[in-house]
Amino acid sequence: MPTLKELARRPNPLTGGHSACAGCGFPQAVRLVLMSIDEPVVVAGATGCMEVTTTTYPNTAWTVPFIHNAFENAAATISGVEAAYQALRRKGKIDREIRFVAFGGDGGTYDIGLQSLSGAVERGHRFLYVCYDNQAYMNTGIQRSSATPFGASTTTSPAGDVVPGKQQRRKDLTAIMAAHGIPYVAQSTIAHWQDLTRKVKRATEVDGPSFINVLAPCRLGWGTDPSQTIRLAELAAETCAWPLFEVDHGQWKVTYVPKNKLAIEEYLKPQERFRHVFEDETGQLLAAIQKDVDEQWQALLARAGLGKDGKA
Ligand SMILES: Cc1ncc(C[n+]2csc(CCOP(=O)(O)OP(=O)(O)O)c2C)c(N)n1
Ligand code: SF4
Repeated sequence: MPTLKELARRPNPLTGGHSACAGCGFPQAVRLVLMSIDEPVVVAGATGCMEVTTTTYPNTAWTVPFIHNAFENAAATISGVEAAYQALRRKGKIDREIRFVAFGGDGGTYDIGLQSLSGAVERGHRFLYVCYDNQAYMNTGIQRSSATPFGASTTTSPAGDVVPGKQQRRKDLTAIMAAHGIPYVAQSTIAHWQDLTRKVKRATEVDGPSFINVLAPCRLGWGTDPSQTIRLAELAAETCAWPLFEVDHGQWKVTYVPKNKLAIEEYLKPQERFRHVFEDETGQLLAAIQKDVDEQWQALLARAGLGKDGKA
């Protein structure tokens, strides 16, 4: 696994000059993922903030081959490219190792692109799909997605007199991908660079499809200070709102168990999208969010064969 110094010396796959907001999470996800791969890569990207802010014609911030896609078909495209590569290898026209990576936001992955992603991994193509999850459709105006957590306010689940933010639980896409029985599935964040780079290395080593879900906070949609992006991703793991784990050939492993699991309010308080939670004097909404996080954390620990305290 590369050290931080080695990573910093590698060519930058996504240069400055893109138009993502200051403090946006996805550029760190893209850089950490691609800088962890030793082989040349071909990248496909679904539309969303990542594509729109990095590829405004006639400019591009990408220094690696990048294929534009519609919202719904990044996985289908990259699986076609991988199939063509395998055919050319069989014919002896290409003899070097190339890795294939698709990126999509949560809207493009949990929702609209899920069918093409499910099909591509079921067919067994060797590629890595990375979801940069900022928990809403940010590019088109912060609409709720199925990745938006319970209680968060978005423009289509606005907290007000009628509803206190989104009323449904976040879809557990990482578990859905694991249910496909593919060789490698993991969850990480942009703050946990060692965890993420190790997982990318493993994902690109396995001979088949792999999937990594990376929490990448959005300072605009979350209503947070740009300087706090990495801290928020850390707090997501410290509170277990976004646990770090992997499923390697069917084996579930929690890759980070906080020594002192923090209360969920530590993570929610700096975020404007949860402001109403702290205006509710009954404390019921905060308690409901805490209960939901705790239930999901306990279910994950059980899946990984760990006790309620996170120990074997
Ligand atoms: C089929 C289809 N529906 C809607 C759109 C409009 N659209 C473009 S980007 C986007 C939101 C993308 O959200 P997400 O995938 O979460 O990425 P983010 O913008 O948050 O990075 C939408 C709704 C589209 N391009 N195609
Ligand atoms: S709106 Fe959010 S996801 Fe989009 S560029 Fe800005 S910070 Fe990044």
